[in-house]
Amino acid sequence: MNSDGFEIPSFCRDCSLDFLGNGNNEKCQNCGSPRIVSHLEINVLNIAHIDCDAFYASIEKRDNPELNSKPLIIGGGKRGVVSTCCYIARTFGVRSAMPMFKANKLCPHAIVLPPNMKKYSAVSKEIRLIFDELTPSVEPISIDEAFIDLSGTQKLHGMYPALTLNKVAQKIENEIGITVSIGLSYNKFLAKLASDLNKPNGFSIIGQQEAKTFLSKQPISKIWGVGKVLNTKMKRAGITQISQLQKIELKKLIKDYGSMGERLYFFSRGDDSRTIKREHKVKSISNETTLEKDDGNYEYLKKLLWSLCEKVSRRLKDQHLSAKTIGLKLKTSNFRTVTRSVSIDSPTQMAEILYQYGRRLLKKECNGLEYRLIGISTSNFFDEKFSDIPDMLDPTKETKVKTEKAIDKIREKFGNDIINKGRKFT
Ligand code: TTP
Ligand code: MG
Repeated sequence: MNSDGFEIPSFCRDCSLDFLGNGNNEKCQNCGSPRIVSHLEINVLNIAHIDCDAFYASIEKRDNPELNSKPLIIGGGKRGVVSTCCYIARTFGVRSAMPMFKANKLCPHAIVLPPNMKKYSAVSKEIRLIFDELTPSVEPISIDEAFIDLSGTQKLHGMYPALTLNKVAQKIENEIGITVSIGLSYNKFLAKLASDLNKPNGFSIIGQQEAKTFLSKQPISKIWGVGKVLNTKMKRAGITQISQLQKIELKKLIKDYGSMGERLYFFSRGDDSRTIKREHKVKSISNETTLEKDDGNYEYLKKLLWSLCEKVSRRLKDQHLSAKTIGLKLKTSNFRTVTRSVSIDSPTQMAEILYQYGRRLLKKECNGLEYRLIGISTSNFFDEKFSDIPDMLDPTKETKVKTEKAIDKIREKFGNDIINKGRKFT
């Protein structure tokens, strides 16, 4: 307790002031904001669940501010159901997965837009990049939500995880233009429950101290995996609340509900041992082509190689990656595979550099053999910010990189075929 009698670790969601508060709806002493998060375990909890608010609808409102004050439904299409709706439409009772005719009845003045999945996926990727800056322990679970384990990141970020998460929410709002809700706890099950407690733009914490009491007030449907069927089955057995599960022994739950019984037992007591699974990262990006007729001519194969390098480079650039290892693959007429690779000093994402190294590997293999397939691969990835650093020993490299970037920009605007190198087949 400090000298003013304040003892609950707190922070302000608006100015990030970190202070000891009284946990009693106080205002920020720095900026006057009432948006204060207080919790005794605020600086020891590491597991977060972040979920965007009314995801598709928020993106459409961002792109057309005239929609801001209106009820907005994203849906229709072939299935004729609501994908999502904004929080204004929700006050009329509209919900995801509801048939459109019902939604129209509940909220006849709502604006209805069809989903634009391409746009939403692009936003999802941008958000994902923000998460990736925090830690590699990110587990995306749908287009608009992810688990993040921030254990051990306090030193790196210079603040405890809750504050880091608050900064992330601010960053997403400022840079992407939509809001998210954050749940913080000591395991995945509770973090996910927490993120749903105070939507939209929420920040909720469930700590060790109150987890069991909190859960005791929830219906069994809150337990991950309890769907309609199990809910009905348990209801028939008279179980509707988690508090009831908290009093049943493990053996009995396993006997009645099989492997799910174990989950019911542990989750109802606030125990979830699932770890955050990092997304399987791409290990290699490659492209290959089978020749129309077996060939061993270097000049001919080199042209094919250039097209492959361009494709691989495009994918590296799209995924913001650069590669330190470049591999050449050839298949001989009698189906023997030849692979050769080279590790380069500075990672690259440039077609020109891939080609430069690929060509050298190829030249050595053009020794009289004929090939039926040629491929180029890249691996050993780095973030693109480490890509194509100028090389003092090769003054032409900088020009090559600059030229390729200029070509990429032109292609972005006018399409891939607007510009082609002479070395490409036309
Ligand atoms: P959710 O996160 O479930 O919903 P939401 O982001 O729209 O709203 P909330 O603030 O409650 O999180 O789903 C993310 C997106 O997935 C949602 O914007 C649209 C899509 N979706 C569907 O297409 N159909 C569905 O039934 C649901 C639930 C979501
Ligand atoms: Mg959401």
